[in-house]
Amino acid sequence: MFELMDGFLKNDPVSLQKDILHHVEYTVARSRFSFDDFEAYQALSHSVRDRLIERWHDTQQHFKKKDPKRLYFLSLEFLMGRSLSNSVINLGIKDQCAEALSQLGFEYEVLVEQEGDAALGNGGLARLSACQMDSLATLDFPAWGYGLRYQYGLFRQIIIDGFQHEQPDYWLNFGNPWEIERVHVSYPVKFYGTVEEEIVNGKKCKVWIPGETVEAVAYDNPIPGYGTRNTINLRLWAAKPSEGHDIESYNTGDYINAIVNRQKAEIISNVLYPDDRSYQGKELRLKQQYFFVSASLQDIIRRFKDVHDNIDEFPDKVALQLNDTHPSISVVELMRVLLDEEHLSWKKAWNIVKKVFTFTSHTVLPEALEKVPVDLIESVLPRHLQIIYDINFAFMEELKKKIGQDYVRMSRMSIVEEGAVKNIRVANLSVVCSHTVNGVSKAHSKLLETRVFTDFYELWPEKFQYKTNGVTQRRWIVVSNPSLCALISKWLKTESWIRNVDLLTSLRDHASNPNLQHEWNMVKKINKMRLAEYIETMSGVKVSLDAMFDVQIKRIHEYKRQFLNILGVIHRYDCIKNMEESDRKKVVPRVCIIGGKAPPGYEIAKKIIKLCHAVAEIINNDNDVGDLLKLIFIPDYNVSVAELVIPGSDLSQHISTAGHEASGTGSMKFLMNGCLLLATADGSTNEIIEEIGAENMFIFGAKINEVPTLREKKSAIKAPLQFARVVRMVRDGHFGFKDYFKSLCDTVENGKDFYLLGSDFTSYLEAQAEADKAYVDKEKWSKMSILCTAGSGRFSSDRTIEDYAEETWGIQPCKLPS
Ligand code: 26R
Repeated sequence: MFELMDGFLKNDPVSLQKDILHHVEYTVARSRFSFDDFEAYQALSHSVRDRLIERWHDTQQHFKKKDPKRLYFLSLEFLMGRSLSNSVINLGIKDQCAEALSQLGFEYEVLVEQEGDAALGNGGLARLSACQMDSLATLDFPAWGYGLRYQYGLFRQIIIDGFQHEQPDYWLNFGNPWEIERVHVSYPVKFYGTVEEEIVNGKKCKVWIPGETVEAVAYDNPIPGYGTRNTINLRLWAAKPSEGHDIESYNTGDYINAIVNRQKAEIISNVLYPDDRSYQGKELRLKQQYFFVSASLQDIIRRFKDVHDNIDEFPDKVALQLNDTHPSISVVELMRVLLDEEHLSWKKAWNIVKKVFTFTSHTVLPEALEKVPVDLIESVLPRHLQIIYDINFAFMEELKKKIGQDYVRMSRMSIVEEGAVKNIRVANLSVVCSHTVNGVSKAHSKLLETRVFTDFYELWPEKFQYKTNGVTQRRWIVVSNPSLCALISKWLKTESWIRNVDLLTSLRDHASNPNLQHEWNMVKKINKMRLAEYIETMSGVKVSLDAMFDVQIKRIHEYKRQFLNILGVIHRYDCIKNMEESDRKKVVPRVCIIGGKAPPGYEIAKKIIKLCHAVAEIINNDNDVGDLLKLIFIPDYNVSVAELVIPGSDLSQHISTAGHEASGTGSMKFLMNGCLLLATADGSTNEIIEEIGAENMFIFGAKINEVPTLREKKSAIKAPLQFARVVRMVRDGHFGFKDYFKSLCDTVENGKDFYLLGSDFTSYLEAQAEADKAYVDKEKWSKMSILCTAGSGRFSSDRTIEDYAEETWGIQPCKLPS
């Protein structure tokens, strides 16, 4: 049925069309004479998947033959978004697919929209993992991703009367053509029970007698590289009851209860934990972490042992990357396997562990550092607690030798936190057991060294590095902004920038060229039209394309300061209202767009969402204002919404209180799309300034090193009048819900204002005024916009991954012959 060329499926439109029809009939089981858009999407996806599987097989075979050192990327979160559009771009078959479909009476763009997002993650960290997987595949690195296959991904946000409500994300309900279930790849994962001693080969050994066993079943998600046949694997684990689960009930004849109990095992991979940064140790979360880590390590060790007998060679063949502290129990698990199952000595085992793990931190907030109560570990993973104590004991001994009897410092650095509730500090465990600790931007790394891990940095300065985050230009330009992609390729006379993004710098040579500027602005206009249509269907508000589209989309957090943005909008509104009619002509029209999800238990973040709606209600219906100002909240922000919004933005805001955003990656996506940034000097922004030049951005606010002093002096300094005035408008009920907004206003007044909205407000308004001024000068704005894209190359995840490969993981490309 399928036509092959050189043993591979053919990619011409006629062959693709045949494949699609085949899948309509035999996979989707519909008549080839009558199928709808969704069914066509399914059939197309299966045709694309067939091609992915071919490459995936060849890649795995090739890796097996060459046996290079492999990278295993362990992450509890991956925000993959849609797969169809990304896969056809990376396979280089978009035009062929479009043609095949059009002859069948379908439109490629419409089918792409049929796919729901795979949202197995919260925000920055999770989308970064997805971008990095794309780069690992594209750069031909022998890498595997490991994670959890949650039944329910990140909650859906629905807005009722301006309030956020959360709904479950039933993402698997319509099937998922992008995964391959591997019923034969499964491992038992154990929990609870007791630890006993046994004599093995004349030596005393610890034996863990578990109380519960759950089976981990693999689901493989092929990740194709761009411009290469290499296709790597993202393996996600789902929990299933094990054969022996609750054998007790069967034996006692309680058949029904036995069946019901089996289902409880599946709870482990049921639901993604939403990003609540005031982290609390919870049993289910610990079980999720261990479940995923144990299955992944069993799989990794099995693959290693397939070709190697000597476990000492493990570090030459394996690099294990910890994506934040979430998978860190793996250091203890590897120790356990080496000690209790491989029967290595402590010294040998520890030497291996120390050489394989690398840890990247993604946070600066101390309250986001995971801590797990000792009691909890003792009950769920009794053997692991013993090993943690042993690791800590050895570490404390080593420390004593180095620093003497400084018990205060030792207690700060200890993996075990003493106190009313004894806790395990997972971050300390990760630093002690990894050979490299990375920050995600230069500024973040500095903070890790001077605030978060100061003692550790003093002890082991050589362990600390940074790799500034990046995003993939394949998804964030090629997939999401095809018109810009075509325009760039036309002016650079090559498509090579899609793999070698540094080539974008050549756009600088043309930044003042009126022809490029004209074409550039046309592309922006098309994207703004698309966004305007979306806004109108969603909110009923018509927006003017002449207005500056000013966007802040990201998770809602106090430190990200969406509240500052809204107060700025209120100020703008207030100014327009108090202006003479004739002055209104001078106002630069704006469409202010905010989108993002608040963590379900985070009251203040939820109030910020409600405030946005309350203010929008007044402004958008005020005839004095008209097109001069609109405020829009985009509900249920996710990866595919970002793909629509970012290309259509003129200005984007990244306005966290300095010292709070570890890196920030949204800014990089906007930059690639020629969108100007209004930002604080936080996270990766300083590096963006180095690349683009402060003159091509709107930078404001306190610097990282100024923040602590400002906080101390805060109660003595009066907030600027303009600030007091806009907060008062909210307090006094100008936008309704007076009582409800009181606690929100309290966060920024009466000497509180921890995130310094008041002290940054004046310079924020100045930066906004600068942006207005620049926007009126069309030539200047176009040039700045082109320079943003031209300077975005350094923020490609290709660069990040190349640096990790060389400086952290020690891995080499392993490319399939073409
Ligand atoms: C459930 C809990 C422990 C949890 C807390 C916080 C789970 C997930 C998070 C998300 C954090 C770790 C996160 O996403 N951090 C972001 O990582 C990005 C990628 O490095 C950075 O760009 C961004 O600045 C940072 O906030």
